[in-house]
Amino acid sequence: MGDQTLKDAILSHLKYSLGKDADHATIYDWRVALSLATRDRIVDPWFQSTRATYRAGAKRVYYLSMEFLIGRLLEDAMVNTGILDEAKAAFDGMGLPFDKIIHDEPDAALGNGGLGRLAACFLESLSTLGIPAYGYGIRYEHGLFRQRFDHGRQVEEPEDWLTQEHVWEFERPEAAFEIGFAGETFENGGRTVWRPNESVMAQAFDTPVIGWKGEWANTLRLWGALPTKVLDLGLFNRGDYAGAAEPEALARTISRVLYPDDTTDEGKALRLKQEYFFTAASLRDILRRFESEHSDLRDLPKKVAIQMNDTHPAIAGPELVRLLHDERGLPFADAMMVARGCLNYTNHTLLPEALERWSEGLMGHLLPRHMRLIEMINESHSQQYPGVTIIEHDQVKMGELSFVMASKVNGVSALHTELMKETVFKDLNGLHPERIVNQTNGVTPRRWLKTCNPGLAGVVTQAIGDGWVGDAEKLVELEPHIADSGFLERFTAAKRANKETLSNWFGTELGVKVDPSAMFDVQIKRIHEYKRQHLNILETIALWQEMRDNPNGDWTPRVVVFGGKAAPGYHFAKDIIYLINSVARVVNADPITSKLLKIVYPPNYNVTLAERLIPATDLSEQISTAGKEASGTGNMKFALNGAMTVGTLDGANVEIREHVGAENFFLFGMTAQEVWARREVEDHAGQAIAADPKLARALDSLRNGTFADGDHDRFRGIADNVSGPDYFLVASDFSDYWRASREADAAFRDPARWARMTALNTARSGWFSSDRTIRGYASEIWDALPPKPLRSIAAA
Ligand code: F58
Repeated sequence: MGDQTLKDAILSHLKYSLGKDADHATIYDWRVALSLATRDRIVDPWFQSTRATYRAGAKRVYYLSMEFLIGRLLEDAMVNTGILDEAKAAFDGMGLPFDKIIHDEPDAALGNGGLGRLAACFLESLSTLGIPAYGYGIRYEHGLFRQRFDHGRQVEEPEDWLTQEHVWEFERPEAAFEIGFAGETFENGGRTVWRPNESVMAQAFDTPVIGWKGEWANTLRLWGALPTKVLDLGLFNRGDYAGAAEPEALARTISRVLYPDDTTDEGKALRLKQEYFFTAASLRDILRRFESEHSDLRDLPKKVAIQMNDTHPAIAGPELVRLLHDERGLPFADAMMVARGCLNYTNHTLLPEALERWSEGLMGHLLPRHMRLIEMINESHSQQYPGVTIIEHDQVKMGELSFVMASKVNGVSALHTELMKETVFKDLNGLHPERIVNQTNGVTPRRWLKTCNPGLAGVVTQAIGDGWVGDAEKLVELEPHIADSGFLERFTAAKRANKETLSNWFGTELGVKVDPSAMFDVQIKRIHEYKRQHLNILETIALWQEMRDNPNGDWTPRVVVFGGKAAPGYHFAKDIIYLINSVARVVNADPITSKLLKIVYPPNYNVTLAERLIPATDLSEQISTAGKEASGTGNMKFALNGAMTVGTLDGANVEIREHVGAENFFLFGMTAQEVWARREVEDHAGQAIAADPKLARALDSLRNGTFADGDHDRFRGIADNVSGPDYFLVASDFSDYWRASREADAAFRDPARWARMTALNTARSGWFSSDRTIRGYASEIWDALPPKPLRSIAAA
């Protein structure tokens, strides 16, 4: 590298790494060459970070997560290393389309939604803060499925991001562990030995994650599954080619697909195998690293903090005890103490159906030793603290197991943490009142403002300098500028430009023509009843009906945007998608309302699409039934990018409203306590419908075929659900939602007021940076804030 310019580095990679002549290079070739040149800039800080960590004998943080929803990496890496402008200039100079080149990168979707994206933001913040850390997960061959619409219905297709070379990773054939399953246990010389009868290799693939300013890089280490034996040559020579290849196929299955199910777990055995596979490999790697530097295993908690991202890596508790007790001979009680000293657990949901439980039968078969250790953990805990059990009705409750094995247990927003104490972990919290702490989620302002919204970021930087990028709480310095009409004009113009870009994209990609001066109203997230996309579409239907009644009324034109995938087996959610697309088809073709209302549902929502939509949003929909959304992180991204929120008092909405000010947030709906009380009211939905003719009419339109080519039954299921059981209280919250939405309309018609409110949202959202969240974890959970920023040691 040396003093080579970036352009030279790109050309050199094109020639020597890709073997391509510039005259014949494709967009793909240029993108890979640019990525390799960018990667080169990361390798030195990466090595320096590792060396500084060793030299300082620093504690390391290990983030164990089934999901890392990293998205594209190139642009973010160029921003953090500060070479974006140089790269653009190089391609402009060569007459090559820079935007097209960087948008050629596939979106790595190794996660389902918020939980996986949070893990990705955390990795970036850990590097920005210079905290020595590793992310550990699975290198899925197929990430989250690709979504397509066929006549309005969701169709899932396999995602194949690895068919192209993944330029960011380094394969580590030498970092591999054999991971066993099933088999038997026996006693030998006072120790329990587990002899599995099935095994696969876990092999490491490392991706460096560079922090802001390119000073520190941590590692995302993903495990790929390989067979222990490549080929059964005996079978092969006898002509049984399929049989000979079977061990390989079986092994690879483990890292083949990400489980897309948001509701229930299918293929239970395979999912449990995945969980054990990556957890066991990670723990062995962690112990190997510790033992290369230290000899006393009792010091492990001083040097190692492990975060279990939800219960998916919960088997880490018994596995670590097994490694310490069975394999290294620590007494059981000491092994328990050491394991607990290292482990912590984040809970991301209170939904009972999403709390993992494994049958004793399955656990006992796949992980016989672990099942026995879980019983021992359960016995030792209940001896000390009677009243709570980890095993119930022949099932292992992974939340309880994680809680018992953790030093700290955290929720992801203030409300969620309080509800955790009152509901799922009420008894355990009574026994261990110091264990539950809150760490409200955050998002990285590098990706979620600076990179995705360069226009607005530029306006901000022009006003207050670029200190906010590394310290988002500096965004409050914008407040005095809000009195300056010139600043507000630039702020609004940046949003307007983003809306124009998005409008063009809607036109060219989806064939929907929208007016960029309309209010862009956006709901993007997984499709789920508790998130209530059906409340949104019912309100949109009612709005359309009112607009048709009175097309010359004082309406605020709206473009209602949806994005999100439904779990393939979640039929109600898929019906909601079908309904939204069907309503869009009818409404978008209606000449009476064509200047007033459009509905757009781009397929295949992912990180890249979020980066496109969020900067162009005026109104962010955060409308879950109170008490159900643990935190939300999309809500933070929108506020940071100067969108207003219409939302309930749920998850982190509560804290967003506190920060941006109640007058800058459109609140509606019942509180969590009111939700519980309302469910007890007989026929609550019927009463709500009787009291609101607009809702009644919208529901009728679902039953009279308006959106179903005259078919009265197609959307009857949704209408009947909302009119009957309505567990998520769509009907009961409808009227207040309508009121808040019309208040938003009125505010939007006053551009000066709207501009002020949106700018205040940006100015006051700095607290929702994942840097703040990670500082909280580091000081309250991990005890891993480096004494003196290690970054300066690394840079020295
Ligand atoms: C999400 N959970 C929460 N789970 O719903 C959201 O409120 C929160 O902001 C976010 O975590 C981060 O804390 C979530 O994304 C999943 O995707 C699970 C994946 C595995 C199957 C069950 C759902």
